[in-house]
This record gives sequence, structure tokens and C-alpha cells, in this order.
Amino acid sequence: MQFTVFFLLFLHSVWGVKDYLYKSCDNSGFCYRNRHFANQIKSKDDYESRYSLDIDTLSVSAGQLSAIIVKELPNNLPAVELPLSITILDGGSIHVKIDEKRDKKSFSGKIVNFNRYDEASKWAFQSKTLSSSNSSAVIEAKSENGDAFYEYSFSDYSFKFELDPFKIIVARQNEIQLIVNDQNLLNIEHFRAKSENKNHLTPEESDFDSFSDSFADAKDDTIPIGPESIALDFTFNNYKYVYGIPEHADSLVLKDTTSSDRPYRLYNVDIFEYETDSRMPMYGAIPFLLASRPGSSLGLFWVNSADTFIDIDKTSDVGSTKTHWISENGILEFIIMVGSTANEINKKYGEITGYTQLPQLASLGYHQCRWNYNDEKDVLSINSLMDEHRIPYDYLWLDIEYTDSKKYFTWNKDTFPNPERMLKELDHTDRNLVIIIDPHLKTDYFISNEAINKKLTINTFENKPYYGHCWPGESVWIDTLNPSSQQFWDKQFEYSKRNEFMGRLSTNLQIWNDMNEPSDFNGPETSSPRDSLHYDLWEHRSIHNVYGLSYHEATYHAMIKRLETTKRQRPFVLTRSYFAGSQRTAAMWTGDNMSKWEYLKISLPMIITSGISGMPFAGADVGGFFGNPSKELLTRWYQTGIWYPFFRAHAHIDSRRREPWVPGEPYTSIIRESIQLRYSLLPVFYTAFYHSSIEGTPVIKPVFYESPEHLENYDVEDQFFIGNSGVMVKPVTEENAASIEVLIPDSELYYSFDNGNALPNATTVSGPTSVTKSVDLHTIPVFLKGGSIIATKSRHRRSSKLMFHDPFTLTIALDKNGNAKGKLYVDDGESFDFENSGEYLDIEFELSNDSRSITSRVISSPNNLAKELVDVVFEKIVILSDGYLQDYESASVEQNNEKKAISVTTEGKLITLANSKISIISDWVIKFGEEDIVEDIKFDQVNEENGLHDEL
Ligand code: NBV
Repeated sequence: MQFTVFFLLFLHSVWGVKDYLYKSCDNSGFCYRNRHFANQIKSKDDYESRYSLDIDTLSVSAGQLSAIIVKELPNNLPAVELPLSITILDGGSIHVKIDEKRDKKSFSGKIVNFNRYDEASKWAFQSKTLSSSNSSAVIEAKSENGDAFYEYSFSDYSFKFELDPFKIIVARQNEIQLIVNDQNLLNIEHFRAKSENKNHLTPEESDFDSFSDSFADAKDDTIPIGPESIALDFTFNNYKYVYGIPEHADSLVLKDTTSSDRPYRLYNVDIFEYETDSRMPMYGAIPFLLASRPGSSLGLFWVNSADTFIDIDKTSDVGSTKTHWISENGILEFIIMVGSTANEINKKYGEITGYTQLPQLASLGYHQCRWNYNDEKDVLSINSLMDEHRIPYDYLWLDIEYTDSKKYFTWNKDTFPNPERMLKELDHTDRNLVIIIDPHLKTDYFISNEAINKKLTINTFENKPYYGHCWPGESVWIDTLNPSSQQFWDKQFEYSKRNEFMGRLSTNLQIWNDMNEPSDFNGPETSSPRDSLHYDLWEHRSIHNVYGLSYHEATYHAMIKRLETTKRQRPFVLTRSYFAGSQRTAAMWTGDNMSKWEYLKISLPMIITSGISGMPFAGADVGGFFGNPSKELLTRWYQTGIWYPFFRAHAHIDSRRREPWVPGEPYTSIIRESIQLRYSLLPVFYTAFYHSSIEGTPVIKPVFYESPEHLENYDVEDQFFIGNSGVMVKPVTEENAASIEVLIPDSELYYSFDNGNALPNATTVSGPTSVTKSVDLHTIPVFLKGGSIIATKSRHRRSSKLMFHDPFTLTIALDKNGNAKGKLYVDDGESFDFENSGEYLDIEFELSNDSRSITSRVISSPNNLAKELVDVVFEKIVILSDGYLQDYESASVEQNNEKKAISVTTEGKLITLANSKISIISDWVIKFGEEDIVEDIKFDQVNEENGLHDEL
């Protein structure tokens, strides 16, 4: 046991990730068997599927079709009955489920839930029942050349359900978009006893590793139910590009996997020193795939939490993509979504799994982490060094060493004798602390003892507490699939004197959940044995990919309760492991990357993919976790990291210190300016998050979402937009770069906006085209798309909270017709009042060249918030114009029936409106060229007036 741990650690430190530690398709029983099955079928021209719908069992009601799919068996065995249901959801999505009727009598003597696991949806969906108010949808019986089929139409789509063999064909205006079971790869390994296995196998099937596992450290798997995999193929017709299914350190566009023994794999693992350009499994799994092309998009959500392999076949000469989904067990369940744009698909997916929670504004600031800040003195010294070096930040992080011997819910009393005092000190400067709490609980201390006594741990296949190894040594794992675990977890987070650990700590404390794949150093593939048992006797193999979600959700709910007793804030929880639906309660990061250029590069497609897959609150360790970055790499990483929705610097315990002041000049100044740029753009990020939280728009949005009309934009993975703001970024991720190529994705005007600066000599370019741009170490290449209006803040503060009353600047980039539009979302940044009582400002701006005016309309009606924001103003408006200067020499603003003059200065392409002091909380209009100005006001020390803030 011990030896295995040390041996693995040794391997880790010497070689990094080794392929042989993780199953490939060839040495994973269920994947091998399904690929074998697929190859057999593809090689037979006359293959007749064994799966068909029994028409006598078919019943159709409004919005639903149900029937039994029969699977014919060889050797005159009775057919297997597979209950099918197809439900039409709102928005024309279809929800398909196939289960298996199992005879419980034929299975006895083993302690395990004998059903196929059907609760992945319980964790993934935001509500128990999916909304199908569309239940009046008519599914019609039809026939063609004597073959009966059923059909449902939605908008210009038709869904055809074919019976024998079972297939679903989705067409739009008669053009086939998607065929389900196109290649007849539907396969459901039905229950049979080991002794019956040979007799039950069809000629296409293999029995490789059906009742035992020959893979390295998985040999102890008892596989109590035998082979029970499910598989199905989906052909995306005329879709060259498909995306999603994170987490992989790979390109944005999914690659062909047909000639590799490693299809994309979804199996949450603690993959040590992961490699880039890899389809290997990682910490999180979202079985959602997007197919997109100009004019049309499709979404496929494979609702399954077991080990899953996905083969992508792009060898078709007509540019279609064939996919083959293979899961170890569970029911076969999936949802198909249709829409014209990728964003429509994200909206539909979000309606099912929930949108990202609107994060606390502070959590969009800069996070300073390392393994570890050693003691209270270290923490407070970092806090003051940040001030000394004028680096704004919001969160300081403590990794596992803050605990007493890695016993979570304890403090190391020598190094952190008074956490209360430390928290208060941080609070004093409006900063927060995040501490780590992992799911492995060291044996023999009060927390693990209680978890064992209350029967809340993951158990062995014999239903006894499972003991494995992790950071603290021997450990047990909390089973957060057990509803009773919530109460136990709540207690540990309680804000009360009873709770010695964190009961008295102020509310500026948030939580980091790591190792929740779960990582187990001596388990197979460094995770829990597949035959270990969870609540309701579900095998770990069935629930594996939702464990991480169940764990961070338990933390989130415990934090909600804690914060309710103090001041109701939105909790911030960071998780390493995740599943579809995790976006509702957590942010994620891409785990243990390395201080190398290729990891900086890959962070972009990884984070963009996360956003496409409904999980936009994502980041990567800035600087790289393992190793020591060069000063240039560190600087470039900050310049890139400021665009990650979750922006945190982190480092391994063996790496050298590298806080922003460590590299010295010019690097420190460049890093400082980058972080300051992030802070000035916080309103843009927060507005993007708001839209993501109501309609699923990725926060860092792929170029093809913005300009879907050109196919060339569909494989751009190193350039992106911030939500719908029009801010387009192409970070420099090459060493020694002197120039970069930027893609101008459409025919609109793009103004250079490097480092967030609107300059009189801004170059403008319109596309679609590619431009070469020279860069030096200072350059952060940014463009502002013509037609957009963004709101930013330019005062430099210690932390985001101190910016609350700061004035805004509006930057307007005129489009080719001299018009622009934009949005701004503002709320208190931390409570749920926006949701509960409409306490938020939703503002729409428009510059109209025709009416020569700028208008701001508040389309929400906050109460208390309006009072709090009464002193907040737009202090400056900057217009980037390419030829519309002449009319803009004078202007006046009208707000609350008062009219005031505004000074207008023009220089090159820039028009600056200053002397304005326009309140953000009510509507206003600025008119150009008006002479009858009533009163001239000065832009006077907005800053001094709100003396609340200490400027850095
Ligand atoms: O808790 C220590 C680390 C943490 O710093 C890192 O961010 C996690 O991804 N943790 C993994 C465990 C050890 C990794 C070698």
C-alpha cells in the first residue's frame, strides 16, 4: 500500500504524467468492446441492426413518445426490452432516455444497487423536471415507402423518429443536420451472469474484460454487475467543426481520433503534470458538444456520469463530423438542441443545467495564491507589499499547509495562531481570504471519526468505510451524494461560537475545493475504486463524474447558510473537479499546469471551451503551477491572465516566489499596469457575467460567436471577445514576439485599443482580413469593435470594493454608419438583492448619428441601490470616430429636466466629452451641436467627494 503511494509519487516527480497510468480505449474493457463492435459493423455491408422499436408498445401523446426498443439476442435467447422515452422540451429540444428492464431475481447475493444509474440528471439539471410547456407538440405517425415513422416539427426543423432500426433524423428546411444512430452503433450491454456471457454475445461483440479488469492498478475491480456499457453514434451532417466536451488540454476545435487509441475521454482524474495537445482525461467532465457553422448550430448533451470515451471521425469527404459516444454504464440519456447560432444553443443548455451564478464582483478581481503562504506574518506582509507596490488585489489564498497536519477544519496553531485577527486585518483593507478544504479526511480525528460514525463516507464494495491515501496519509472520503452529508458539512462551516474552526471568522472568507475528482493516491488511476459504494448503494463507477460537483455543491450550500447568518453574500467556491451544472455554484481552474509557453497558449482554448460548455467562470494558474517562469513568460502570463474570467496567480510549493514585485523592472510595472487594466475593465467583465448568468453567453467569447458568417472564424482559438462588449483581444503568447497576426473577423471597423487605451491616432481596420501588428513587451493587443460602447473605471484602488463609488468613463467606438450601442450592469457586487428584489441597474447606451445624440436608459428599477449609487457619475465620454468628427463640436446633457453644457475636445480620431458629471442612476441624453446651454458645470474632484476611499 505505502509502497504504491511512494512509487507513484516517485513516478510523478521523475517523469510527470505517463500514459500508462491512465486507460486508453484499448485497455478499457467497455471502450475496447464498443470500438470492436463499431469496427465489425462498419466492415459488414449487409449488417442489420438488432435494435428496433416494437410498434405494439409505442404510445404517442402530446409532447412525448414512448415505446420498448427490443434488442435481439443470438441463440434463441429472449429479446432484451429497453424502455425508450422521447420528450419534446421548450425551444424544440428533444430529451431521449433508454433504460433496461432487468430481472432482479437473476441477480442476488451482492450489495449493490442493481438498477442502471439514472440520476446524473439530478445533479446536472437545475430543476427536477425539464420544462416542456410545449407538451402540445404534435408527434405525427407517417409512412414512406411502406416504412412507418413518427415526426415532430418545430419552426423550420423536423425530427424524424425511425423505428427499424431505431434512428432520429434532424433536418432543417429538408437539409439533414444530424442523424442519431446513423452508423448503427447503438449498443446496450444488457445484464447477463458471467456463466451466460458467451451465449449472450452477438457475432459483432467481444467479451474483453467483461467481468474483470486487466488494467494495471484496476485489477481488484469486482465488476459485480458485469458488462453494462451504452453507446451511440451521432453524425453532424456538413458540420466541419465541433467543440466542447471539456476538460482536455487541447485545441478549441475537436480533433479526429479515429487513428488513435485515445479518443477524448471524460473521467475526472488528478492528472499529474498533464501534457498539452492531449485527449487524456482531466479534472472535470462536461459531456456537452456544440456543432456550429454559418447559419446553423446544434447541441448534444450526453447525460451520463460514468467513464466516457468519445470518438471523433472527421474523415468524411463532405466535411461532416461523426461522433461515437461510449459510457461504462448508466441509462442512455441525451438531449439535442437546435438553433441558428451557437449562443442559442448555450441558452437552451443553460435553461436545462442552469446558468453561471453571477459571481461576487470582488471575485472578478485579482487573486494571489501560492502553495503556501506560510503563516500569519507572511500573509499580512504580502498584503502590505501589494500596497507598497500599488498592485490591486481582492483575494489572498491559503493552501493545505494552513491546517494542522492536513486535517481540514483545523488551523495549524503555530503558524496561524489567530485567524480571526488575520481576517480582520485583511478586511480592514477590503481584501478577502480563501482557504482550501479537500474531501479526503485524515483518519483518527474528530471530523473523520464523526463522518465514519454517521455512515457518511464512501464505502468499499462490502459497504464498509473505504480507506485510501491522500495528502494527510490514510484517509476516508465524505460521500456528498448522501443527503445527510449536507447537514454534517453545514455544521463545519457554521458561523457560531460552537464552531472552533471558522465560527468567529468574518465574512470575507471563501472556499477552495481541490482533489475532488476524487483524488486517491493508491486508487486505480489515482481515484476511488469503481466498485466502491455511495449512498443508495450506487457504485462509484456510475457516479464518478458527478462526485466533484456533489462535493462543491455541498460546500456552496454550507456557505450560503453561513453567510445567511452574517450578511447574505454570494459564496465564492473554486473547484478543480466539475460536471455539467457546476456553473451554478462554482468557478473552476485548469489545475496543475506548468511554467512553460505551451501551457500559456493552451490556457486560451481550454478556457474558451469551458465557456462554450456553459462553465464560463474559468481560469488557469497565472505563471504556471510547476516550475519557475522566466520574467518574460510571467509578464506575458499576466497580460493574458487578466482576460481569464477567473484571474488567479498560483505556484507549486517548490517553486520560487514570484509575486508581481519579484521580477523587478520593467516587468513589475508592466504587470502592475496589466492588473490595473483588469480592474478598470471590471464593469465590462461584470456586465459580461450578468449576460452569461441570464443567457449563457461565454464571458470570453469565441470569435465565431461574434461573427458567425465567415467559416474562417470557426477555428480561431487564441483570440476572443469579452462577452458582447466589442472588446477583442489577442494576447501575446509567443516568446520574444516582435509582431503578431490578428484576425479582423468581419467587415465592421475595428479601432486599435491596445492596453485599453483609446488614442487619437488609433488605427482602424475592417475585414475580414488578417493584420500584422508589431508588439513589444508592453503591448497587450486589443481592438474595440465599431458600434460598441463600454463603461470602465480609471481610479487605481487597492481592491474592487473601494471602487464602488468611483466614476465611470464611457468609450464609444463608432461603426461605419457613425452609430454605437452598449450595456452596463451594476449592483451591490455581493448580495442576492439583485435577484430577490430587483436591486440592480441595467443600462443601455446608444449613440445615434442620425439624431446626433447619446442616450442612456436605465431599464431596471432599483430602490436602495439607487440611493447607494447616488454619487456615482459618468465623468468622461470618449468617442473613437473614423470620419464623423465635424458635427461634434459642442454638446449638452439633459438629465432629470436639467440641461448642462459639456466641453467637447477633438484630437485626431478622438472626441472627448469632459466636464460632465452625469448620474448613472437615471436616464440622460447628450445632444451635439446645441448652443442653448443653461449652466456650465465643472468636472470637479469626483474623487475627493467620495472620501470613502483611500486611493492607492
Ligand atoms: O493543495 C496543493 C495543490 C494545489 O496547490 C494545486 O492547486 C492543486 O491543483 N494540490 C493540487 C495538490 C498537490 C498537487 C501536486
